Amino acid sequence: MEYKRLTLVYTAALKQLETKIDTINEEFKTLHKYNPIEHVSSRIKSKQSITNKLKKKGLEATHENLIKTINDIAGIRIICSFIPDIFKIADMIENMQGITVLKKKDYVTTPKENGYSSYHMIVSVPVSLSVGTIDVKVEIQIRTMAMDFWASLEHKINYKYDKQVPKAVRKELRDCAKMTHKLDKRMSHLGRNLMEEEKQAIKEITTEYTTVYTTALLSENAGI
Ligand code: 0O2
Repeated sequence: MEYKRLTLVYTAALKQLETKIDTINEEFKTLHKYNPIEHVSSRIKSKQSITNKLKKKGLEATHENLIKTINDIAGIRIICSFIPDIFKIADMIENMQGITVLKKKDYVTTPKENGYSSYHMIVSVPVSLSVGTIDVKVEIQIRTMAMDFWASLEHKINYKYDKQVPKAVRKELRDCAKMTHKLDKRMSHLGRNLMEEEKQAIKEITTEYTTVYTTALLSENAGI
């Protein structure tokens, strides 16, 4: 299968998943007046990047190796506001009809040694083609904005030093990751308070509405 045909299948899987994720976010916005997702992006891994990854794994660049061993040819990144949102979204994805979770990696609870933090899932999405249905693997990364900020900078630094990052820079990155984690925890705390206030405000409006409505009904029945 050439790269162009391969990307067609992965693009179809991404589209399906993005629609489902978008629906979750819209539902949240409507029901809870709150959206846990800041933004979603997706990408198909470049041919060069796939070849490099296979080489790193010591494998020949065949289609069989590619399909079997590279889990992130198609990738979706979900950026959330707060840490608890990550687990909420992961749970919802797990319960999506038609989606099978093949693998989970929780680098949020246990960050990587270098400080990297994110929640990864490999899921299988059924894609219907004219010749039948095939299961396509998609990697989902769920993280907060702060985690994303750290990861993209670390990725750039790795690229700049061609993965031979000096010890002092690696230490600085680990320290920054700790600061990022502290910031995320404080922001999550603030977010929780904000949501509690919103919940209380909605409760008060509902109680007020019920009281006014009941009083009006009683007055009407009493002929006032
Ligand atoms: P790129 O260029 O971003 O695509 P496995 O799935 O178990 O066979 P893999 O693929 O190493 O092994 O899994 P893992 O650890 O879940 O990593 C998958 C992707 O997560 C990486 O893809 C990165 O996008 C991201 N990632 C993982 N570790 C780090 C890290 O330390 N720093 C940053 N910035 N990103 C990380 P690629 O193909 O390595 O890179």
